[in-house]
Amino acid sequence: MAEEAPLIGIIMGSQSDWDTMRHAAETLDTLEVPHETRIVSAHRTPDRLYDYAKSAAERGLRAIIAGAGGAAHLPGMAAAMTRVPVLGVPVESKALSGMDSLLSIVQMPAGIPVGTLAIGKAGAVNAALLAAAILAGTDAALAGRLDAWRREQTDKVAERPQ
Ligand code: RP5
Repeated sequence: MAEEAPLIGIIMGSQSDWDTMRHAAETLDTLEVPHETRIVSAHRTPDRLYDYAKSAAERGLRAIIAGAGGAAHLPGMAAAMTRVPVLGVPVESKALSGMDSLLSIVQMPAGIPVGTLAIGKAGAVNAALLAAAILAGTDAALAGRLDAWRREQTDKVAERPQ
C-alpha cells in the first residue's frame, strides 16, 4: 500500500517495539487501510517526534497509533503536538511487564487525550481496529471490510469446546 497516501501513522519508540507494533500494521494491511510505520523516540529522537507530530495533520493522517514501553512518553508527547487522534499501545517491558508502559500512557491529565489500549499484541491489534472504525464512519467500503472481518471472527468461535 506504499503508493497510497497513508491515513494512519504507526510510530514506536524503538526497533524493539516492532514485534508488538507489527500486529497493528498487519491488521491495517488486512483491512486495506493505507498506513506508514516509523521509529520515533520521545527520548532519543525528540526532533523527529516534533517534526512527525507537527506535520501529521497537514499530511492527511487521520489517526496515529503510538507504541512505547517503560517510561512511555511517546503517545502523550505526540498528542500534545497534534490534534490528530492518538491511540497509545503500552509495549510489554522486561522489568515491569508493561505495567509501567500502561500507567505512563493511560494517566494523561485532562486536556490532552490518548486513547489507551491493552498491553502488547492485543492493544496493537485493537488500536488498528479502532483506527479503522474511526475511518469507517466516512468510508463505506472500509465499513464493509470491517464488518466482514468481525463476521469472520464470530464464525470462528465454535459452539462447543473440542
Ligand atoms: C522505549 O524504551 C521504547 O518504546 C522501548 O519499548 C523501550 C526499550 O527500548 P530499547 O532499549 O529496546 O531500544 O523508549
